[in-house]
Amino acid sequence: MEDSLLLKKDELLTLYKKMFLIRRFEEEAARAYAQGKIGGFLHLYIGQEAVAMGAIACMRPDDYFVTTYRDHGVALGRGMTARACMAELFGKVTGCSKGFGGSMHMFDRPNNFLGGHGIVGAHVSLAAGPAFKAKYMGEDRITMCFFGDGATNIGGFHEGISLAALWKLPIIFVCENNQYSMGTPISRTAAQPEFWKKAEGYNIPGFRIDGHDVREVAEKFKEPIARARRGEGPTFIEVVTYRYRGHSMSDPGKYRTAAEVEERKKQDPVRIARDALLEMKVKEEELAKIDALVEEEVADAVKFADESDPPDEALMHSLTLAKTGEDPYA
Ligand SMILES: Cc1ncc(C[n+]2csc(CCOP(=O)(O)OP(=O)(O)O)c2C)c(N)n1
Ligand SMILES: [Mg+2]
Repeated sequence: MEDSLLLKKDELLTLYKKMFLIRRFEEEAARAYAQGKIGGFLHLYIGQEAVAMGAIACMRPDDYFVTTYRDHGVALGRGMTARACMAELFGKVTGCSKGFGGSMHMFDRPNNFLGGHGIVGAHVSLAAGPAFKAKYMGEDRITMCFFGDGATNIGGFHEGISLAALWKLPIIFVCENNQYSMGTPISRTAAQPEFWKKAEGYNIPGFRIDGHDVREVAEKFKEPIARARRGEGPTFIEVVTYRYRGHSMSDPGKYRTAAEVEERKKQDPVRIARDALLEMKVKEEELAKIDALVEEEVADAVKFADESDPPDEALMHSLTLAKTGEDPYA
C-alpha cells in the first residue's frame, strides 16, 4: 500500500484495540455458549473485524448503521459497551435490548446503530429508511448497510438498493463477501460471483476491495462516504473477507477443509494491524498493555452478564413504541 494511504499511528492503535476487543469478546461468547449461558443463535464475526472497523473509522457519530445477525462487531465497533453486548447475549435485562433480542438483535440508539436483523436481505430495505429520512429532513447523515454475499440474491436487497439508487439516498451498501452462505460456497449460489457488478444494474458506482487490512478498508471507504454526503447517492462496496468460525455455533463446518481455514488465517486482520503497528515502531509492551485492558474489559463483561437479572414479563409488555412514544431515529 502507498504510504500516503496509511492511517496515522494513533488512529490505527484505536482500530487495533477495537478489533482485538471484538475478537476476544466473541471468543469468550463462544465459550459461554458452550457452557449453556447463551441460548438461541450466535453468529460470530471472527475474521471479518477489519471490515466493520475500517468502515466505522470513516463515519461520524450521527451517521446510521444497519447490519445482519452477524452483528456484534458493528455493535462494539460503533461504541456499544462490552457489558451491554454480552448481557444481551446472556438474555439479561442489562443488555442493549433488555435481554429480549439476543445475539441477532443488537440495537443501540445513542450510537445510531439500528440493528442487528435476522431476515437475510430484508434489512437492506429497512436501511433505505433512515437514509430517506436524512435526505427528506435535509440532514447530511449517512447510512451504512452491511449484508452478506448470499443476501444479494434475495428480494429485499434489490428492493432497497433500487429505490435508494433512484432517489440518490445517502447510503453505502457494504457486501461482506465471506465466500459462504451458511454451508454453501458462492460457486453454488451466485451466477455473478463479482458481487460489486450488481451495482451497475442500479446505475450506481461499485467496486471490490480486500477486507483484511483495516487501513485499506478505511482508505477505500472515504470517497464513497464523501460522495454520499455531497448528495450524489449510494455506492456499492464489495469487501472480500472470510469467517474463521462456523456460520453459527451449531455449524460443524464440514463443507470446507481445515487446511482452507488455516490458509485464510494467514491473513488475520487483527494480526495484520498489530504487525503494522510494530512496523510503525509501536513497542511490543505498549501493545501488551492494550491487550491486557481488552482482556479486563471482556472478563468484566462476562461477569457483569452472568450476575445480571433476566427481564421480567411486565417489562416485555411495557416495551412498545406506542407506550413510550419514542422515535427510534431521533
Ligand atoms: C429470508 C431468509 N432466508 C433464509 C434464512 C436462513 N439464513 C440465515 S443466514 C443465511 C445465509 C446468509 O449468507 P450471507 O448473506 O452470505 O451472510 P453470512 O452469514 O455469510 O454473513 C441463511 C440462508 C434467513 N435468515 N432469512
Ligand atoms: Mg456470506
